Amino acid sequence: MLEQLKNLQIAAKNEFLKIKDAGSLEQIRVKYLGRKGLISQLMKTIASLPPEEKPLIGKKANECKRVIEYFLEERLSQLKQKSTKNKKEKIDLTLPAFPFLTGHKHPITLVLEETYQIFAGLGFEIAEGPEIEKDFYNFEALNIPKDHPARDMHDTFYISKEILLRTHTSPVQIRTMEKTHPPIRIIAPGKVYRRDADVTHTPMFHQVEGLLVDTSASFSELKGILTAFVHQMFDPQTRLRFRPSYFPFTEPSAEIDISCVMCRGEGCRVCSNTGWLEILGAGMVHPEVFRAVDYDSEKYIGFAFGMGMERIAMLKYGIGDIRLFFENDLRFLTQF
Ligand code: 2NL
Repeated sequence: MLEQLKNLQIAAKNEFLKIKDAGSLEQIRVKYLGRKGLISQLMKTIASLPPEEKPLIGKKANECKRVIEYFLEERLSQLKQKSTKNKKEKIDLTLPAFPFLTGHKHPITLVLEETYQIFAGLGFEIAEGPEIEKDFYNFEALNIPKDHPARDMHDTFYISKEILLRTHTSPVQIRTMEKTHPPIRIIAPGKVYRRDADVTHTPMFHQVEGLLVDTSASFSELKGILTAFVHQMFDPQTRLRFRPSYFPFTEPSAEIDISCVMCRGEGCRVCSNTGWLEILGAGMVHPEVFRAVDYDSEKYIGFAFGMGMERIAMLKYGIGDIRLFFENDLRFLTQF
């Protein structure tokens, strides 16, 4: 037994010395010191030795293990030194010196953070929720039943019959209403998913929705909030135009245009010569939505709105193709 231990120690030392890189060193470590390694195997046989031999052999086996651990450490630090030496010799003196390139925030992050700031100033808190949702939270609770034509507009990615990738962040607001009580004053930012891809659509984009529920709330208050947002995000000179529209979850509903940020309403390529850009949808929360979360629509009233942040960023920074946000091309990203 003692002989075996000695041989093991010698074999380990030889193997460690032959190793040229830290990766293979790990293999050898497992071979000798691993849970099922040679040392462990040897230690297991100690149990079957005559009692008077056990203490000495046990002690020697532990010693042997420590010695092999020591070899390993030594070899590892030798290899490390070697590799830093090699690196030093490889310094490329033709590389540019200061300033080093530093990372910075993505344009979508920039507009999201600015949006949080603006709505914080208007008394809104941030609410978040899952991107994988139940049909109930994404559609049913928003007054969009299974056979509703509005489902077609959403180009949904289904995971199963009842599970899907959220097509908007409204489910976050449904969940918030379910677990808290008015007054509610939240924005729900996040990634949303739709089966759609062209110059103005990507299968994933970022949305910010807002929801206010209280014992009193009015359409004029909604107009005030959205006007304050647009004036801070773009220019205080920007004009807003509310057009009647339809969403299953609001009544009445409106789409909101802003005077073109490129030509100030004169008419240009960006606004297709209309002078206006559509950026928001909004309305007073539909009584059916309150019913789904068990709120008394005689007692509470609210408004909600939603917008796509890629569109906001495209207008704010004059970007013509939404796909640029997701290509991670540094020639694009470093401009922000
Ligand atoms: C758009 C339209 C909108 C909402 C989102 C909403 C949420 C709840 C209840 C009622 Cl929980 N409404 N959200 C309302 C109107 C419009 O977004 O064009 N988004 C890009």
